[in-house]
Amino acid sequence: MVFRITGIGAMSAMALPLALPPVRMLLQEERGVSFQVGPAFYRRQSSLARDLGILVAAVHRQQTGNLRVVDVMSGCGVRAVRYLLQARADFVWANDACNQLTELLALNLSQGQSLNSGAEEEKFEHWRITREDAHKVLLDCALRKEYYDLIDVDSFGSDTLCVGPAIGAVKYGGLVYLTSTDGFCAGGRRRHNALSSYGAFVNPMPFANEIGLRMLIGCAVREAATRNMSVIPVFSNYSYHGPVFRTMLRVESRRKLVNKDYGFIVYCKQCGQSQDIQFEGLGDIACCCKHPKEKGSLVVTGPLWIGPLHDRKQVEGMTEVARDWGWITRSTSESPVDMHILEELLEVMVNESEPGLPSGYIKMDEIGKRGKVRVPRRKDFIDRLQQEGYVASRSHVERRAVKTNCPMDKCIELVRSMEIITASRSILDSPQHADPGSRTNGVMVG
Ligand SMILES: C[S@@+](CC[C@H](N)C(=O)[O-])C[C@H]1O[C@@H](n2cnc3c(N)ncnc32)[C@H](O)[C@@H]1O
Ligand SMILES: *[C@@H]1O[C@H](CO)[C@@H](O)[C@H](O)[C@H]1NC(C)=O
Ligand SMILES: *[C@@H]1O[C@H](CO)[C@@H](O)[C@H](O)[C@H]1NC(C)=O
Ligand SMILES: *[C@@H]1O[C@H](CO)[C@@H](O)[C@H](O)[C@H]1NC(C)=O
Ligand SMILES: CC(=O)N[C@H]1CO[C@H](CO)[C@@H](O)[C@@H]1O
Ligand SMILES: [Zn+2]
Repeated sequence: MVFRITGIGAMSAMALPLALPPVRMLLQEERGVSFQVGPAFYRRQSSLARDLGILVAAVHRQQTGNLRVVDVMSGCGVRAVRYLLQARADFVWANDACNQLTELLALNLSQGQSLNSGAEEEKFEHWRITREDAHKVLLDCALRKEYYDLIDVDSFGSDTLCVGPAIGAVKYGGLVYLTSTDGFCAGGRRRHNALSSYGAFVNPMPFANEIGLRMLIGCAVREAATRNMSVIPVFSNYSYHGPVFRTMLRVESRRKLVNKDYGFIVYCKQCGQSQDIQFEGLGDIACCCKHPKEKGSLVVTGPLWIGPLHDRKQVEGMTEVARDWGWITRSTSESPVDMHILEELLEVMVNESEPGLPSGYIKMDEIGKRGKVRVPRRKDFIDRLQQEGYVASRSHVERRAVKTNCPMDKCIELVRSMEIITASRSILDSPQHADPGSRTNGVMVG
């Protein structure tokens, strides 16, 4: 067992944007692995996002036989420990610029040793701890031509400095896990920040939190392209705590930037319809609705990722592993809340990656407001859209919304027809022939 603490360099300016919380020498536990949090930045609510990362890592190891990980902004090392013990990584490198965390990392990682390695493996280095700038760690790896299977960059804010270097330090076919916590950028409220960090001009649109994921992936698409590489999302996850935008990307070698999935989203304020536009289509942007055209009624955001947010096959693989490990169970009625959430999340991701679904989503409330109609339950509306031959799914980003290729105007029409059916049914069903008018007031959301 080799143990190193190297690079006693200064922390970067970005290392500690927040004041450290009071020291909590608190033993935490995630899926049966315990670790000490100490003074590190640690969010309990992110454990599900860590589950997702561990699952992909495990699938990767099953498929390739290798798993060497760099966790470059480690905090207390919870990910490093979980990659090591749960995904059975061959090697994990935990780095954090903050000098208060080095001993804590060593404490948490050293317990992993006896659990993971037989006597035979004892001569190999299983883990390493460093205290350097993340940027430097990654650039050094690339310069030494030392490439890894998975690089985890759990950064704060809209810091994208490590995106390119992470792609540069990953193997072909490897994985990069990225985080952004800048909700203002996603909402179109810090346009110049978004432009400099993600290379995207973001106008406010009703599906801001999906934009947050798409601009982060878009940034990686560009960074990969400069290195003759390409990225494809394995999964993406928006979480309102923070907010946090996360994406796990598969990195491949490819010369050309395929711009089918890298483009613009146009939103019509008049009718609420959005559409994906490729670079070639920039000259003829228009909305097909019958509303009067007014200056400024069409807004454009991009360039960003306009392809699928998840890879269906790989999410299915993750679900299988989660089931094997007992992280989700078949009978959801008995399962603790955590398990139910993970199962549902994986299922929504599979549905959300249905081919033919455009970027963005339509909120049920917006259909109600624009059409002045009472909206049905989300599930009933999705069923109806599918009966009509449209592609439709829930969104993992927004509970009260549908993703569909059905235009807004048509959605309103469909909801109106459903309202009539429901209203006439309720007259027949009700023994007192209740006044359906009283039930159509106000917007109910399913
Ligand atoms: C969001 S926290 C990491 C949380 C941890 N990955 C987890 O899942 O609990 C970000 C960490 O990155 C470290 N950090 C920030 N900027 C850094 C940099 N440029 N290089 C290395 N570490 C950095 C901070 O000290 C902090 O511990
Ligand atoms: C994404 O992951 C977070 C964990 O950070 C989880 O709380 C959230 O439910 C997930 N997103 C959705 C909408 O399921
Ligand atoms: C990308 O590929 C082109 C064409 O083969 C080559 O000229 C260029 O040097 C490569 N760039 C990088 C960064 O490898
Ligand atoms: C996924 O889609 C299928 C088929 O449309 C549906 O039966 C299922 O309920 C959906 N899952 C979730 C979690 O919405
Ligand atoms: C997974 C692991 O090894 N966690 C350890 C982190 O450190 C605490 C405190 O010493 C141990 O109790 C955990 O087992
Ligand atoms: Zn329109």
